[in-house]
Amino acid sequence: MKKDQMKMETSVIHSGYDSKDYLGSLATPIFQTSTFTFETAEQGESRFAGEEEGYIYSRLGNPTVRSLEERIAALEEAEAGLAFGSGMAAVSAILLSLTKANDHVICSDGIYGCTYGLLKLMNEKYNISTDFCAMQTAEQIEQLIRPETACIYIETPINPTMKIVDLELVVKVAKAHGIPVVVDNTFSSPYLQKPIPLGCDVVIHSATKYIGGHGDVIAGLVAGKKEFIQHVAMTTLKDVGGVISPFDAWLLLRGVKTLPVRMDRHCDNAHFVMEQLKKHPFVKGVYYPGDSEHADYSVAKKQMRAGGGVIAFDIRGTKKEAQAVLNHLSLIKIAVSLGDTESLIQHPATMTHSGIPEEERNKMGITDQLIRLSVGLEAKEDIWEDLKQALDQVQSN
Ligand code: LCS
Repeated sequence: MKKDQMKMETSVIHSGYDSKDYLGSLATPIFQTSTFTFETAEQGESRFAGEEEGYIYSRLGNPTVRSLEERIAALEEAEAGLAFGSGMAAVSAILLSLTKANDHVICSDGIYGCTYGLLKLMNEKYNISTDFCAMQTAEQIEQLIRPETACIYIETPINPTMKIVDLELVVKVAKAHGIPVVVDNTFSSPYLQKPIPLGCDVVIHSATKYIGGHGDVIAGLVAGKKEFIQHVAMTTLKDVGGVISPFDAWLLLRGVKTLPVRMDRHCDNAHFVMEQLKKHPFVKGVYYPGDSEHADYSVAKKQMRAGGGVIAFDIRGTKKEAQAVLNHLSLIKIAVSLGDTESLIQHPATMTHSGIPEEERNKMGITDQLIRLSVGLEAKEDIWEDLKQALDQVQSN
């Protein structure tokens, strides 16, 4: 079967690797080596000159890592992929590649706290400014576009508010102005949402989350056009150096094989927990893209296969009471990160998004009452039982 004809459930297992190339090894071998030997000095010269194909040094390329890069490209239906040592290494490599001093970025109305921190740093050091935009209409985006707008940067669903951005709408505006669209697809994974076929230019993942899926690796992935990816590989990856280790690439190659199976269960479990949360008297609002009452449900339905595994909700209470809910849990672990087999809960205002000034945070909808739950793969009844008893206890105190 041709690799580009494989369905996603097949592609997560087979793309980017052929056992025939590696002595029949079913699992991708781990090339745990820093460098590759040349047979002659002249061979070294031609490899560096790009005249002969072959590996040089693992920061410039490694067979295990290459396999992973080909797999993410296949899953995102992109021309090429690239792997990084963390999601933030991927985010910074892309933003630094696309911008120069005095440029301008238009960003979704909320992003992961460290991406916000990076944009702030780029502003302080290089006078690159960012405008945040709800992106609900073409006009809202149009009026922010300037000659120096270098890219539109989107998270959808947005961490942690679970707002949705209409990718087709943004692409239409961006294309008319020749501005590249970058999408952080971490919360959906390629199984639930594929921005490249919708016309977006670059996709980023914190592979630490659903792609790895088991809470045991920090990594980043990028997919996009071949020419751009090669440029990033030879500049902000090679020279800044945020590479992934061959072992971590192997963990992702293993983890991603079960992505569709895991995502189906994450979505089912999250849907169940969302429905229960909506009925609990201590819960004020529930934000889940798979909820037909979600403000952006029609857009979510259009561009996502299902609602994903993350739910945000706010309680009728104070910051202390939100923290108390977390403290009363036993099965659900208090931890940042998401997309793991274990259910994880955190308080964005004081944890993942604490680096964003309070006023900005409140504008984004990250209040002191907001709690983010990454619904794991445990039995949904057990997850809800743990959460319910914590909400009941704090409500009655
Ligand atoms: N993009 C998104 C949407 C993220 O949620 C994160 C991490 C990153 C990029 C950065 O990836 P990393 O370098 O951690 O692999 N988000 C986290 C979170 O919400 N809790 O802990 C980390």
